[in-house]
Amino acid sequence: MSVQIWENARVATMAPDAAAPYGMIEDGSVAVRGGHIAWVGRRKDMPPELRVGAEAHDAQGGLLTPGLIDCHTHLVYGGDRASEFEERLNGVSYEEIARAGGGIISTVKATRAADEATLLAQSRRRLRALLAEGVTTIEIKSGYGLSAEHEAKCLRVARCLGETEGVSVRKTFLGAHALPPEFAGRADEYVDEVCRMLPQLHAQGLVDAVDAFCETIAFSPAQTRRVFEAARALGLPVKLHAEQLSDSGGAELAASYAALSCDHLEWLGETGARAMARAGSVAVLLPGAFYFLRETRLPPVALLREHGVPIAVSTDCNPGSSPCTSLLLMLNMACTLFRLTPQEAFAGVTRNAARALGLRDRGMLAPGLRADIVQWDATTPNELCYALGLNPRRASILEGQAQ
Ligand code: DI6
Ligand code: FE
Repeated sequence: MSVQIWENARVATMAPDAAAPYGMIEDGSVAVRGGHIAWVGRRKDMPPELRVGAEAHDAQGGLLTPGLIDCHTHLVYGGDRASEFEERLNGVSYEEIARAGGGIISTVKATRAADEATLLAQSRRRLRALLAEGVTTIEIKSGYGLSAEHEAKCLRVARCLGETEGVSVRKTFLGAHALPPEFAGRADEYVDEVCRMLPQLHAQGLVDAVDAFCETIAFSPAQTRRVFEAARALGLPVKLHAEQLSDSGGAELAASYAALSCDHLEWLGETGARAMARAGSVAVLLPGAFYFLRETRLPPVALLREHGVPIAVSTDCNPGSSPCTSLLLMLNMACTLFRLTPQEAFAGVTRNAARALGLRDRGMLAPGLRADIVQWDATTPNELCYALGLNPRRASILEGQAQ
């Protein structure tokens, strides 16, 4: 099997135990074989036998990092909510908009009305913006179809994007995202329906994980538990939109199901943080939603640090609370709004984002892991956190293949 070598690079391995920040190796080299990393280290330490017959690439002193991982998105949806955004800025309240059929339900209507090809085209545009900034793995949730037919359609679009766009896609079923209009006043019956949908979608290979929106305006902890039981019956991992607008005890519940992650968490308390630490659940912070909704309650970063809960950062790309297709911008906002250090923020879109998806084969540059690598016109990852609007990506490599 032929070997490819990237050399003359500054390599941010993101290995957690490395002495240098970001696991940085100056004048480093990375050798790739069969889509995986065969070796990484200082150029002068590379075993000579790896060089025999290898194809060499000069990184010209640029930065190599693991491919970025956007671990929480609702990328597949129909329409947009730009006119609603404008109405709100002209003084119409969120409740008035919702009563007139707007808000999340307007996206459900637009998503149901869109055929698969249209949804694919609309979602691809957003995906490509993310890929242009170095995303190589993305999680995509359903949750705007809210029926077996339309949830399947959205998850097929997500799968198709993964097959055609040069990115690894993880598909999450979020049937318990909102109550569809035809179930108004019958939330428990809709949860029954979600529990019936799940095995059908899973049988079609459309589900890697199961999520729910546990919130006063969405589903209760008891309803969330039923969805988690259905996931457990199929051996599927769970994650949860928890403690975004209130402390409903969602994180603790999710942790009791060994959740991969709990996401948002602005209202997380001590008990929830302890439970997450014990369960090894990742805290996924979403600064785009915090910013766009003009929230004022910050996620308890000090508490997460104190309990050693791993922190990830993601776009939450969705039409209502975070119409965002820039993970680099989220790096900056995680630092400026949430006061993460650049090292924490960058681990949040690499190593810890992989963990939030239950993926152990990526998120760092280390032997045996997937060769998902981004080459940047930068010196260290803190430049990627610092700049607003600059995209210094030179190239992305997915499983050893230039994209
Ligand atoms: N949390 C949110 O902020 C969004 N969904 C979720 O679970 C809102 C989605 C929307 O308004 O379309
Ligand atoms: Fe979300």
